[in-house]
Amino acid sequence: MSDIILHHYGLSPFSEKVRTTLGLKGMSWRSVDVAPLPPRPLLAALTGGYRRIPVLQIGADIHCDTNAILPALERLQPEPSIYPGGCEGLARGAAFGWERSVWIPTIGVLVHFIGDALPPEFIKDRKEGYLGIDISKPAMAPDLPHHLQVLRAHYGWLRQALTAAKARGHAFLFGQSPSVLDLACWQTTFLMRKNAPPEVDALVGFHGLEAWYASIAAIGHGHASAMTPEEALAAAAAARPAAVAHLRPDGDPGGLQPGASVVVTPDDNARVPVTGTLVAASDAEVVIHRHDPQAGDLHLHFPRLGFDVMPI
Ligand SMILES: N[C@@H](CCC(=O)N[C@@H](CS)C(=O)NCC(=O)O)C(=O)O
Repeated sequence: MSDIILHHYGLSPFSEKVRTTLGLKGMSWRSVDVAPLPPRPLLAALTGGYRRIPVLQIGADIHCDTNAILPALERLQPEPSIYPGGCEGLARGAAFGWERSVWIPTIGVLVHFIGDALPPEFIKDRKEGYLGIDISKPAMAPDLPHHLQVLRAHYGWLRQALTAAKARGHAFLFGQSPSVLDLACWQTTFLMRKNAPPEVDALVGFHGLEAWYASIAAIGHGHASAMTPEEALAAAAAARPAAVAHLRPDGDPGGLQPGASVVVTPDDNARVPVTGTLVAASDAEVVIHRHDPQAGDLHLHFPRLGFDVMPI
C-alpha cells in the first residue's frame, strides 16, 4: 500500500485533528512539514490550488479538508471507529456546525491574548488569502464580547452532552472512544488552550471539560516519519489514482455526470477554485480528476459539506 502522507504544520489545529485521529487508530504515516504561509508550490501542484492545510496524500489520491481526510482514514483503518455507536450522521453534522460557528470567535479570543505577537505578514496573508477579515488585535477587539458569548454557548452544550454521556458510562460524546464530533470540538479548543494563558478557560466557560480535553490530548499522533515535499511529489508521480470503490458510480445525486468538467470551491474561506473532471460523487464526497505537469494524474477528494461543485 502507498504511504499515508500528511502535509501539515505543527500550529495548525485542523492538522492536529488529523494527527490525533492517526494516533487514535495507531497508524504509521509520513509527515511533510509545510510553511505556515504560502507559497507552497509543491503542495499546490498536488492540490490544483486548494490552499488550506492539512492535506492528506495517499499515492496519487489527494484528500482536501479534514471532512474528507477523516473518512479516508476510517476506510483505511476502521478500528477504533470515529463513529462509535453508529453516530456518523449526527456527529458529522454537529462537527461541521461547531467548526463553522466557533472558528472566528476562537481566533478572536486568541488574538486578545497573543495578538501583539502576530507578524504583520501573517495578518496580511490571513486577510487576503484566507479569512477575508483583519485579525489584528485592534480590528478584532470590538467583537470580543460577542465572540465570548458564542464560545460560552457552545461550551455550554458540549458540557451538557458530556455530562449526559458520562451518566451513561461513556468517556466521550458517543461512547468509549472519541467521535468526529469530539475531535472537532477538541481541535479548536487545542488552538485556544495551547496558545492562551490559563485564564482563558474561565473567560470562555470551559470548566468541567478538562478531563475530556486531557484524554484526547493524551492520544498522541501515531508513528510519524519525515518526508520532504519533493519525495511526496515523486510518490504522486509514481502512483496511479485508486479506483473509487466507496462512492456510487452513476454520478452526483444532484445530476452531475462522471466526465463533466467541474469547479470545486470552498464556500467559506480561501475560496480558490479547483477545476477537474468529475469521477464520482455522493452527498458526502466528490472526487475529481486533474492532470498536473509535475505530479501526473491525480484524484482530488473533497467533502460536499462546505464546498460548491459547479459545472463549467
Ligand atoms: N474546513 C477545513 C479548514 C482548514 C483550515 O482552515 N486550516 C487552516 C490551518 S488550521 C488554514 O488552512 N489556514 C491557512 C493556511 O494555513 O494557509 C478543514 O477541515 O480542513
